Amino acid sequence: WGTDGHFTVCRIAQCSLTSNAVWFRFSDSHLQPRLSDAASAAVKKLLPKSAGDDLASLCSWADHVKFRYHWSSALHFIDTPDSLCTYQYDRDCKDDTGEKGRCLEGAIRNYTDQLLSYAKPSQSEYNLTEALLFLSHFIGDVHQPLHVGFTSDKGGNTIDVHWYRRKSVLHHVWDTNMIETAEERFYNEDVEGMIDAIQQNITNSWSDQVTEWETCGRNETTCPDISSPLRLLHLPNVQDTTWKYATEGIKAACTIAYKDVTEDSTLDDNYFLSRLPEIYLRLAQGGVRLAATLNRIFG
Ligand code: DCM
Ligand code: DCM
Ligand code: DCM
Ligand code: ZN
Ligand code: ZN
Repeated sequence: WGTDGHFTVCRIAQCSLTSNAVWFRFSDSHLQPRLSDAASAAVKKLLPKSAGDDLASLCSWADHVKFRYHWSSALHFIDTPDSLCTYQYDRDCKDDTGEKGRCLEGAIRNYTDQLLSYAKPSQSEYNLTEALLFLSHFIGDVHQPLHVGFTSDKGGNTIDVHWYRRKSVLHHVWDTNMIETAEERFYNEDVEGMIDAIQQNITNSWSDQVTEWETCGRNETTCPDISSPLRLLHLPNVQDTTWKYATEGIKAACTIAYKDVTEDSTLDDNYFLSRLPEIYLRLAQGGVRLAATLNRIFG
């Protein structure tokens, strides 16, 4: 995602920070913070002072340090075999030199592990501020379908297209162009308007799916039982959840993002209006799951 996509994911996760207007306009569940008290306190403690307790303001930090931390640029995506439309950690999670674990899922596992040392600070050898900023960014990226795309086109980066009259590449259409066009057309160029609309979808149209987004791991047989309090004993682990998110990503890339696009395609209203719902869904899932992940880490 570009800046606004990451901002949206982190804002949804830390949703107690939504504007006052929203707090008054809607009642009940919409207003409940997604983060537990412990997670909310840990996030505030780890954020640098300059962030003013606002995780969203630093959600693109990982993109800004790609050049300073050169090793980190391979951690923003996963390349899967062309046209297979499946994802496997052992097969696909490596960088272009073949080094294992150097991909989005490896990074999510790694920074989740680092943050688990928050409870025993004397033993922590990590910079947990950076770990939080990386993890929050990468849980966003794994929800951008083309960040779990094909190898030969680098997740749509080598597919030249026109976004309406302007030149772009398919990857950038999904990172940025569609979100910006939505903001211009529907929300007065204001990302907060789009975030409010997505938050409303989460509490209305998607409310019966949200528990499944938060709790289901790879083992889908644990999912139908979400109403049982016992499900809390079956919290998914990071491998299962990340596999699920990445698998959803490559499936959406195949059936929605790459679909009907070829080199030099012109993408306009037809593409925009039919794909935008998937963008909203993925941003919503990213936010809900970032919060659920931080709750699992910090208790
Ligand atoms: N930041 C920090 N400590 C870290 C990582 C980041 O205080 N370990 C802060 C410094 C800046 C902001 O994040 O306020 C953006 O950092 P950068 O200048 O690296 O983009
Ligand atoms: N990694 C990182 N910072 C570290 C160690 C590793 O960003 N201090 C990255 C590169 C690793 C990936 O995360 O290959 C997954 O790490 P691991 O295989 O140790 O879980
Ligand atoms: N990217 C990707 N898959 C790749 C290479 C890059 O998803 N195989 C992502 C990372 C950035 C964007 O595409 O979000 C542009 O990458 P770069 O700046 O490395 O060209
Ligand atoms: Zn991208
Ligand atoms: Zn990224």
